[in-house]
Amino acid sequence: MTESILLRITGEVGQPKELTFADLTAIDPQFQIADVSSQAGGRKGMAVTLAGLLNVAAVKSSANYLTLHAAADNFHASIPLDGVREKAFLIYALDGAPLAVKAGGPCRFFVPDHLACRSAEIDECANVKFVDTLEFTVGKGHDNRPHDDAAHAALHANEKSHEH
Ligand SMILES: Nc1nc2c(c(=O)[nH]1)N[C@H]1C(S)=C(S)[C@@H](COP(=O)(O)O)O[C@H]1N2
Ligand SMILES: [Mo]
Repeated sequence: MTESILLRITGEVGQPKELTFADLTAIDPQFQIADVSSQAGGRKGMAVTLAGLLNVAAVKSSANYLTLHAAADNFHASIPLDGVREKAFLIYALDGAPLAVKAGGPCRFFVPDHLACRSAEIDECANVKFVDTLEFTVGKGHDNRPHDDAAHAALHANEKSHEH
């Protein structure tokens, strides 16, 4: 049986990718963060840097937006690549095993110095959980982050009821 695909990388890339857990762990150590807890507000786990993923998929210089897709709960955020390319990372493992869904797995995007919810394009809401696809585009892609307080509150109430 082949290992399941945890992450797809599509769009403005030289090499579209479908990465398994083994593929993610095989990415060059210079792009791995063994323990994100000091950079990710106490969240635990191992991550691969966005810089490493850009390298693996040979993302084209024309790409200027990154869209994070979570099909699991139909949540999508599209953010300017320049604001995150050197500092964001994707948490994918905990204690040597794939990141569980209850911890935001299979892949959880994180920008260390994100701004407060809905205050900017790169805000806390863009720390997408259950990420399955990274899509690189020229111009902004699909984004359904909540636009107002009521929608944001409703989203969090819904998250709580699902115990994520
Ligand atoms: N897939 C997915 N990712 C998501 C969300 C969501 O509803 N679904 N909510 C976002 C919002 S609005 C915020 S503020 C943060 C909250 O992260 P937390 O659950 O770790 O507090 O996750 C973001 N990532
Ligand atoms: Mo949010």
